[in-house]
Amino acid sequence: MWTADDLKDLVRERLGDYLFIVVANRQPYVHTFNKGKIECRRSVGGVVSALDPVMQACQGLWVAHGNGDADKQRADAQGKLKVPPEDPRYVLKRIWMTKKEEEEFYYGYSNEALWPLSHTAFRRPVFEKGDWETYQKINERFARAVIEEIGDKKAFVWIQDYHLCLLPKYLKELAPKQLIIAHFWHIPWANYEIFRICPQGKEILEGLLANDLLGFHTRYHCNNFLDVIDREVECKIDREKQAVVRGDHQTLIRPYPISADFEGINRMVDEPQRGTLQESFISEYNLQDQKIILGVDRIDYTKGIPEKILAIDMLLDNHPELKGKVMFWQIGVVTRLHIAEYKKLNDEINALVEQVNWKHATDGWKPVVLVRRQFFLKELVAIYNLADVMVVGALHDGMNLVAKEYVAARKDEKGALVLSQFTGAARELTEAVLINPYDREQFSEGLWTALNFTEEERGKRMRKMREVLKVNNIFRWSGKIISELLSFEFKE
Ligand code: ADQ
Repeated sequence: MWTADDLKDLVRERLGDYLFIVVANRQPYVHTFNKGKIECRRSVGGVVSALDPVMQACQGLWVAHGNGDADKQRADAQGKLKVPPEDPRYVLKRIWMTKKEEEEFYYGYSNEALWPLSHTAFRRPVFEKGDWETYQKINERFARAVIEEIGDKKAFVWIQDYHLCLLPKYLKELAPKQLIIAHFWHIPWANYEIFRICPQGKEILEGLLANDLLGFHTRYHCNNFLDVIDREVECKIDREKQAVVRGDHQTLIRPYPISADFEGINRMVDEPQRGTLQESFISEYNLQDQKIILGVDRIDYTKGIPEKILAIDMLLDNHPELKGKVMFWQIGVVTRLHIAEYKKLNDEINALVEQVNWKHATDGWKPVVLVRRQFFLKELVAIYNLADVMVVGALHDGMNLVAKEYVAARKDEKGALVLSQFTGAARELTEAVLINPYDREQFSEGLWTALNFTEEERGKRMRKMREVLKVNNIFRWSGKIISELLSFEFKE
């Protein structure tokens, strides 16, 4: 089983004199103003939890967008500072964007073009020329930020996600012999029929093929990528090695399923404050004497939130005896709100909650409680333990960490998971009740089945899922990628 210490040992043993650089849009530490004072907090999310210990161990460099309103106050003239603030071990280098650049690079090309293109969720991608130009400009800015730091040294670089498709190519053009580059793509990769609508498809592929290693969550996404390459790029595909070969350069294409911090979450389950948190949530949200079906998502059209509410509606139509006894608690954190599609989705969700509650409510009881709030992981762990059934209804998802966090948190082996078959997680969590969120009948039947599992059935399924996650934890994900990355040799 991989641990944070194994990761540290790995980089200490294998990195030698080389530099280790992570490049991501998201930074590990953010500075913000709060009542006139500057606060620093660590960003939430699996990638930061997995990589922060590695960076501390190898005293690496993390390059990211400085998006906190007090970030400039805490960085030097080159945007640099040492983190973590309480025990500085590695360098965070912030790059800056104007509001317009952020609008066009992040909200525009990344999230209005590449995000819908990659998720088959039937939202039309928007390809604006201005967004694309800014996307190129910002990728170049990231490249310069890395190059400024390496001087004449050699470095292993690990790039995160779809915001930085062009970065590998720009980096290799600037320092061809000094860099070995891996890139992890956190979202699905679309099939050829969808990908080919992208007007900048060729440039995006050229960018990604400058990587030495390119990772996706599942083999299915690797295969989609290879099919696209096969049709769009002049090259040889070595199916046995799973590599794309062009001239003397090859890019290995590999599946690395991301996971949750299983051990860390299990420790949180044991903390005494969990019980207190649970009690306060029960009274705050009126959850007494109810079976709880829980949803936790970023509010995004790929997550199938309307589909979940409609499945609950059908569940209550088909089983009116559940009224007053079961409720659907949907927790959502609002993101990307000033993209029109997200605003529309939020309005749609409000209207549906209203409609379903109006239809089924009885005295003092309503079936859907929607809470738009960001919780700390500790709080989520308490919330996960209140849910009889967890429901993940994503229309398409690279992995889906919420499903894995829920399983990691159910040390008591009492919960049940209803999981969309279109998530990467469905490939590993086969003991979940797998559903198609587009099929309302099957979806509501799945909820009914999970609600009615015997204690024994819940225990058996949860135990098996926990065994899978105990081994396939977040440190294994990063450990596998870093091991492969560090095994490449620099060209002379
Ligand atoms: P996301 O689309 O963000 O990630 P997901 O994997 O489910 O989707 O991760 C969401 C994270 O946000 C979870 O860690 C969850 O705990 C947290 N979260 C959700 N709602 C929250 C709330 N109200 N308060 C606090 N935290 C909340 C992308 C891809 C996924 C892939 C991940 C990692 O879309 O497919 O699994 O990256 O690679």
